[in-house]
Amino acid sequence: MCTVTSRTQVGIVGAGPAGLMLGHLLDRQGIDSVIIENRSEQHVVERVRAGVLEQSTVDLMRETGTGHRLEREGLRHDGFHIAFEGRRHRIDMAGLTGGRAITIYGQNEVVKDLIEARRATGRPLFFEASNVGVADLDSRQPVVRFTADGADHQLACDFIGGCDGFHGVCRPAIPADAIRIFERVYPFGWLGILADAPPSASELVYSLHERGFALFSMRSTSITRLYLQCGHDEDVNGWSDARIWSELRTRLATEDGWKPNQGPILQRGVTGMRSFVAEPMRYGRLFLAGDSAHIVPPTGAKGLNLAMADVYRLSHAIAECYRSGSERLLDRYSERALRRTWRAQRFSFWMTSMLHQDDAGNPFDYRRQIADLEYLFTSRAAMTSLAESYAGAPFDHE
Ligand code: FAS
Ligand code: PHB
Repeated sequence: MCTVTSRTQVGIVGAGPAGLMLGHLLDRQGIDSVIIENRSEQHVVERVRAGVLEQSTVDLMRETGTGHRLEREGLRHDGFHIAFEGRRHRIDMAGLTGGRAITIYGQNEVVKDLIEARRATGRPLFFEASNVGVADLDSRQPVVRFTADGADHQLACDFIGGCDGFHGVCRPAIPADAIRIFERVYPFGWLGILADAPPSASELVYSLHERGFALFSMRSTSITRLYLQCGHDEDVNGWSDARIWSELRTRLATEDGWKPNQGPILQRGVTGMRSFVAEPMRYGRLFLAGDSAHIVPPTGAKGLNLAMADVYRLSHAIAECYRSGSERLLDRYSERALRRTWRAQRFSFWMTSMLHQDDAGNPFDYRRQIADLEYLFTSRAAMTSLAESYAGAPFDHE
């Protein structure tokens, strides 16, 4: 097999939301990049993951010309609900944050829009690459090696964007003595389904129930997205459709007769829950962004949005370096990105521990959770704090 040696300014490993948006933001600043993804395009665009976009993510897609379909098909929500003891309680997010809202738009739709934008630039995007590896990270010319289209590639770069997710090759390429890991693995996971059923409510419903957490969400006016708390390594095949629906009805239904509409289950999967942070998010000329550096439990709907915040910051730092030669923003990328990361970790941990049953099942904890929620819905200050964190803070790059 022949070896192709080539050069680019930024080598990007991973074509998830982080990698694709980084490539797009760099392109808008006239900076060249090559994106290398080891899965097929079909796999990447069909993968069902997040669905909640913070205001800042929506603004970023709109401002960078990738928000047309999001504007048309995204569902703006000015609030959401938390249900407990048989009743739903609403958080007036927009009212409590001066108009900030979330938008429901599937992560796979975001990825589709960003791939389309990438194609329009004509810049390289490799799918189904194999033998992907990075090297010479602490030199002035790091390298990405990969095999694609029947050739071995040796790609010399000025910088590498490590956007290859939790199970990628970039973070593990950092020497063990140059990185510190903070982690908490939860004794539970989420069983998630997509159902061909019109959503029976116009906003999300998070539910605290003695039998465990449940979440009512959606993807469109005809597709409902639902989650329920299960074991960390639950076997999804152990759940019949009837059992899934009966558990969802039990945990979500409220005294006012509200319950999720049922319909054919189109997709199902179990996701284990963990909180994870790798520090620093930089090693030499390798910069980690998104899930390659941090994982949050999805209860706070922060994963995708944190990835976007990282690449917004990283693209500005790289552009400043090319524009002025200054490495000021590059040098503080990790410290500043970690500050937002730990805020998202705090919020996601709080939401998770407030709404899930741990397997110790101590009745004291459930009553304390109820007291937590009762305080929340009797305190404007507490509701405002939740609304601010959920809607998310504006992205910044300083
Ligand atoms: P991603 O993992 O999305 O992308 C990384 C890309 O790198 C992938 O395409 C991968 O195939 C590729 N890659 C990996 N190794 C590679 C290699 N060696 N070479 C080349 N490419 C490589 N967040 C929510 O807010 N709500 C949710 O409901 C939710 N559900 C989730 C369910 C699951 C199963 C997972 C894993 C995450 C979920 N998340 C959710 C979090 C999710 O949205 C992530 O935060 C988001 O995908 C992060 O984006 P990236 O950092 O781009 O990582
Ligand atoms: C989703 O719609 O997939 C979703 C919504 C809220 C969350 C997590 C996931 O907290």
